Amino acid sequence: MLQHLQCGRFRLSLERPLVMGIVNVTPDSFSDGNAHFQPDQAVAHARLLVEEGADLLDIGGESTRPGAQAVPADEELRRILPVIEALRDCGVPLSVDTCKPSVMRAALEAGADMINDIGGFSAPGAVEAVADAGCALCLMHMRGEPRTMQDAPSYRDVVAEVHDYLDQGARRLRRAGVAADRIVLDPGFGFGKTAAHNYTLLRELPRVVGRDYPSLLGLSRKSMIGAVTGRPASRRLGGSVAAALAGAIRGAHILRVHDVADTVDALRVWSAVERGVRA
Ligand code: 9MG
Repeated sequence: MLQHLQCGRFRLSLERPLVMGIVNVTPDSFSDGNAHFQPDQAVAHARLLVEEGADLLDIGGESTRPGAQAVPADEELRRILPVIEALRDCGVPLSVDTCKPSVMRAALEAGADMINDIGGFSAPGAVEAVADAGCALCLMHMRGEPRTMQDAPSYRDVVAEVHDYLDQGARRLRRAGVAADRIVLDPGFGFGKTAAHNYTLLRELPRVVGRDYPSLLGLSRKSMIGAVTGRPASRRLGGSVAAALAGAIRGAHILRVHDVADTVDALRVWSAVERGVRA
């Protein structure tokens, strides 16, 4: 069984599923609107997520929604650096969601504990930017790029293909000297996948991510929830919590969510059912 994740300044126990709160510092995030676009609003929102029980925070300065355009590195840094600096001592590890090696280096210097790369550390220089840093690395599967990824995605065997991608990516990180306890694998729900692909990946999670590394799932408010409930992103709380629980039941280690308080409650009730409560 996987015991811990080495995450920069923190060593996180994997005894129970961890909740990662989403802190978007982007003008066009698909489910936050621009409510937290200004750094001070993002910081206030992040502190609320920590109070609600977030175990980690994931800070992003570039939208990853389907169809999103890339943002230059200097603009991404202008958005995220004040947020990292303000939250450095908030008590939980800070993850930064970026694909750009220059942003990774600057974020780590500013105090980030984890790099969450939806591009799977495939950009030239990405592995070198993080290999010696001591931070955790989330390696996610994506087919294509956000601008085009939802243009008719197709797979011969989605479980095998996503598994092989993650396996090869983890081997590449290990060859670069990254210790196994710093690596996290993510199937990349919604990144170049239909709703049917996404639900197959969630159902088959243990086969997709294997047993060697912890897993991170991002299901919160995604279109796969809307595909089943028929609800817009602003009304996907119930579906998102159900999906998070389905992941936890299948052994997911980290759940990346917008709605921290509700997810924490659901996980606590599930844990009480499974393990009982102290009298
Ligand atoms: C940034 N981002 C948006 N969705 C995500 C997901 O599903 N996983 C990870 N790791 N990052 C995500």
